[in-house]
Amino acid sequence: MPFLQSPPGLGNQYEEDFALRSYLSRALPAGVMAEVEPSLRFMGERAGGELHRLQLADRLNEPVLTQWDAWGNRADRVEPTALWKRAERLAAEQGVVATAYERRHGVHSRVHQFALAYLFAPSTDMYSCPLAMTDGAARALIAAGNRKLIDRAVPRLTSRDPRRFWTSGQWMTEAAGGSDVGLAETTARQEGGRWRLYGRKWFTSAIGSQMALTLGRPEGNPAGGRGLALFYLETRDAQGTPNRILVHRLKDKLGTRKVPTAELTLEGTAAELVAGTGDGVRNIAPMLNITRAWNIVTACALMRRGLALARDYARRRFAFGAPLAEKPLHLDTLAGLQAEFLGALHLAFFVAELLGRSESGVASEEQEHLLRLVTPVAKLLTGRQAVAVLAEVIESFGGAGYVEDTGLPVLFRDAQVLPIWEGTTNVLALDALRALEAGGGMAALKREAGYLLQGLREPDLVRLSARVENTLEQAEAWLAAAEKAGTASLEAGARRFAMTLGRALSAALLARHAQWSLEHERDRRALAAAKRYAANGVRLLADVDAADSRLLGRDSLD
Ligand code: MFK
Repeated sequence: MPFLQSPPGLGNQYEEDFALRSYLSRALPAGVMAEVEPSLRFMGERAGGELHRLQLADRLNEPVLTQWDAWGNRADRVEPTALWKRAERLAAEQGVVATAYERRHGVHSRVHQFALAYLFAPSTDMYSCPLAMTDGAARALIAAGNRKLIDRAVPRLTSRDPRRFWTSGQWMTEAAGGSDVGLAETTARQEGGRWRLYGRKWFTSAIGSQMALTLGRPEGNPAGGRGLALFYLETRDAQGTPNRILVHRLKDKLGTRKVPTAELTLEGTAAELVAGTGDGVRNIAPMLNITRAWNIVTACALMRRGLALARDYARRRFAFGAPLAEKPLHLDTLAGLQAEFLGALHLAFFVAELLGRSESGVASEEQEHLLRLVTPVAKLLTGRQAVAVLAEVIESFGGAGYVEDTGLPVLFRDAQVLPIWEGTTNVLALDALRALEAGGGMAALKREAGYLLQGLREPDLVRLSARVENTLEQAEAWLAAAEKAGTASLEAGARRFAMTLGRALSAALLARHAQWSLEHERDRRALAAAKRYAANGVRLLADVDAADSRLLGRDSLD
């Protein structure tokens, strides 16, 4: 007896995405919208069509590492999957990195680029990983102002010609120095007038790149992040010979299995200093902030993909006498998830707007503080949202969601990397505190929220506005009290604090968009989303004692 359930399907992923189109209609001037829309429609068509079909067909393939050639020579080549090869070509041609650097639409170019990335990401098996690092490398080289390396690499990293296009790695993580990058043990020596690197890199994502930015400690330098230097290297020479880099194995990971993540050793790898012989962590930070922004956008993209499939399935699947799409409890569950996704979407594009302003040199000092604070906050919030939303999406398919050849479980497994990549939730919560130490961030956030909320007229939104402002006041009071109570209290509450800032800002962004959508589109969906997001919880601060956390977390008496 055949199983007659029709599978969930996808159409043009731009045209079907009312939320993205509504946001872009508000955020972009009409002329810019008209110019960028064809590229988004094209990418949406590919994402829902060719790429998605290839993704399902390519499901069981994984990258293959060949360490030796037939004649006993080290080869260390990785063969990517068919979808990755297609994705690389398409990404170059469609300017998924280049758009941000060509800056055809000034401050709006990052919004355009991240809209492309958001459409591209969920149909390309995490090819957004190498693109994120490529974008980050271009940004870090430009920030360092190293003219020789900029001239050599940036035109390739930002090329639309697939034959010229390079991707970059970000080789930062070592066995000792994971989150605590300053513990990195790779050393750098000058030999015959050039720098050579010696060490072991423990997680190197998307190993097929043509270049990488990495950290090494010049001999004689002190311990810690300040003693590391940022290096540029090319992985092979013009003949294709590896740059004294041995790839030992690919990681056997929970998800992101199409991303070839390697353990490797640098055995005298030729490299160039990017920005002096120290301050490597500070010099790689521009790259981290870009890859974190990509992480945010990818989190939204995976949520949106899961929800698109779940909604389509709900229309097709009958149970207890009606399609799931007519069952109140099923719809209520999807509504809660959709609200989380929309909160994340508006937060993601808020980061893109700030980044666009910053890179165009028109951001105010306050906007720079805001960007520095909101990047880790949005990254940590959206990473956790993606895992929670995708877990529910899987459940919304019942047993089918748990079966591999539906292509659904991979969404959940891939989402789980998002709170880990580019800094875990807790590392980023501490980074948000660091961003506030620099000063100005909290005041900038409160002022921005006030600005977002000032035009609200719909009574439900006015009530929400008071709640957001109240929450930010409470967060600020918590911060002051925790600073007084000492480092343990501050650190123990950092995640709840950062999540609260992120949820308050998301709620304000949703409310502002809801008011606009009511007035310009006569659409109540954004209003429903703002209300539901707030009902899911905004203020996550809790009256928790750091000593209790220590007791409970260790589960042993001191
Ligand atoms: C979907 C796309 C996703 C992308 C996929 C890419 C795949 C790649 C996979 C990976 O590589 S994952 C590896 C990710 N690893 C991390 O993200 C590291 C997480 N750890 C941190 O972020 C730590 O907070 C940090 C390493 C930065 C702490 O190191 P330190 O040495 O204790 O840093 P410190 O002393 O706090 O800061 C050094 C300087 O950098 C300071 O400046 P000054 O020297 O002027 O005082 C900081 O202000 C500055 N800094 C640190 N983080 C910054 C920053 N500046 C701007 N932005 C930041 N985020």
